[in-house]
Amino acid sequence: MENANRDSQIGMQLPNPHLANMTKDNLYHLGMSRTSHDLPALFGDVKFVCLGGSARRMENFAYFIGQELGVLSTNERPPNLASNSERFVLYKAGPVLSANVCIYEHGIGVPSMLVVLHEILKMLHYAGSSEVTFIRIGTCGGIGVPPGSVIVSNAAVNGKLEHTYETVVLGKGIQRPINVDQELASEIHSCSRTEDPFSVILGKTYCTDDFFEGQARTGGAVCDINDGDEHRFLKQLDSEGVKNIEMESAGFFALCHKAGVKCGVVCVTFIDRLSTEDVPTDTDILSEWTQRPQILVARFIKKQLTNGV
Ligand code: R2B
Repeated sequence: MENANRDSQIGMQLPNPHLANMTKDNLYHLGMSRTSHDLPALFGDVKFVCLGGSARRMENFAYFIGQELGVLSTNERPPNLASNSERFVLYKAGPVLSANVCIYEHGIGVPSMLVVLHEILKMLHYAGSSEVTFIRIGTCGGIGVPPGSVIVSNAAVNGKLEHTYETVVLGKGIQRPINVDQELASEIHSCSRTEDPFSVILGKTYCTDDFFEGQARTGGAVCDINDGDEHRFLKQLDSEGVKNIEMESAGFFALCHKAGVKCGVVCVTFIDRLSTEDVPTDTDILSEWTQRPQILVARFIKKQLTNGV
């Protein structure tokens, strides 16, 4: 089946004919189902879905954006709506106003992220949500950019430097294109301000399935590469325009494109891999840097809601 059409006011359509018959669909990893929860009442108004790796980080983001949009009162922490699940967390900022943002944790790597992404897409489909934008907010390694820079992906490649994401179906590899919405990436990028104490850079993202050898690190538990291999490969990434390395973007872009929803990826770099492979240990600095993509994305969402999206 072809990609779904961009969802419209009639609600998000998904390219899976089986869903029409799944009247009791159990969204197991979210701890909710079509019968246990009134999905249209809970999520029908969602316009933005933000995903990030860690539960704590996404709880903080839910609080932050709730305050920014004025939909949570001071010190109000939104509840975890996926509390029946031990796998993922889900917060919603804006139950009443039109500022409706769902915030999820997706764990590390494409496989874990895809599980929750499939279920969120179905949840919003059943809820009748329309015109939803998905944004991954994360952390990453940088290539030739100062640590603490925010990279908005305008392209992404898999671990073999190809513009496709391979998923295995019925024992065979299927290639899905990694398609990046240039307009959305530019719009998010344009939310940077000259007074920001960090750079916001549009660039290509290298997505790997491994944090160690897969990202040319020699410091894993096992290693078959040497320092020269590491250096040469990172220089190659640099020369091919790669600005950051993370572990989710390829699957994220590919599945969102296949499902017909808009999506973007915004990550802060923790290190410049051209200088080191060790992530800094100063948790205050890392925590401040972690907020940078959140600040940028919150501005973007606020702008979109003000413009009546
Ligand atoms: C960035 O940080 C995680 C690895 O530490 C992974 O989720 C990623 O892409």
